[in-house]
Amino acid sequence: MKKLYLLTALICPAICFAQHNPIIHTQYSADPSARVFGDTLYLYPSHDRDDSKTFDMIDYHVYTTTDMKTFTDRGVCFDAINDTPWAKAYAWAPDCIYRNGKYYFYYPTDKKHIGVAVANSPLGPFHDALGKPLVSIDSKGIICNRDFIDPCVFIDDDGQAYLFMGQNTICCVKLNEDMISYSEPVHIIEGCDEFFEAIWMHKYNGKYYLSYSNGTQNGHQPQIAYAIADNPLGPYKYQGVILDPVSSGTNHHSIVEYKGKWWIFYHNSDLYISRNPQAGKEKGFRRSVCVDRLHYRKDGTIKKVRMTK
Ligand code: FUB
Repeated sequence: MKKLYLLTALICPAICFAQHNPIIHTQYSADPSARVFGDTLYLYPSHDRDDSKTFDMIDYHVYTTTDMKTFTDRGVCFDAINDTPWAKAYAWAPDCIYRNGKYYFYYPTDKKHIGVAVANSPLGPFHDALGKPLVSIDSKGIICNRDFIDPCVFIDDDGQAYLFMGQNTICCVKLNEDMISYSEPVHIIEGCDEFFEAIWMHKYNGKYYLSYSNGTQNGHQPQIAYAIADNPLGPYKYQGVILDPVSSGTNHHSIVEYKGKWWIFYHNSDLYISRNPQAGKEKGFRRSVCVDRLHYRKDGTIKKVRMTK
């Protein structure tokens, strides 16, 4: 299996030229987690299927770039549902991080579990590390009245790692040094107004920024909003909206600094809609990853993102 992954990555990387959005057009992709390892930006999106009529994703591809113009599909990095005995379906928004010579991949399944897979390379192949979920909707201290999804991993400058996750309520655990276990208690994060899903944590000038999709509760389509705190666990103070609603219904992003510039990755369904002008409900399950610049004001607040074509 390992040989097959490497062979796929070496022989047939699919190259996408990102002169325009979406940056991935060889397949549908969503929920992009962007991470910088060494001099390369790695993109770990969910993989929407060509014929999806629901969020029935099963595997993950990894994409790389070194110039933010050319994104290369390096093949399947983790065949999550087939390779994880305890997982049945719904390989949704993942995240990935490096520690002590290994890469750790956090992935939700079945709308109720978060697993962790490990690899020696950011290209994979990743394998389930535990033979069971790392944390589940019914784990002690978890509060979740909807889907238990969307893990986001963050390592602070002091070396402490955090895993944020959840829908409607943000749960957070402190990961242990091994990255495959955590210490109780579960922390509930406050101050992110209208939080729905798609948690992303980043640090800028010593402050902690939690950004997220605010869902549809208040009669608007989901936007990406954010809050700032002095500590990873909060309390957070709501700041406003970064990204307006997109054509996919769901809104999910990541924020990363690469080569001195800040970027926001997100998804929409514009590609599917352009190919299928009569698109119906299925467009929400055939999304495509985009990227745009993200700018801060002098006071550290984030300017509304201008989504470009
Ligand atoms: O892609 C499946 C789900 O849709 C994600 O987990 C959510 O964040 C939303 O984008």
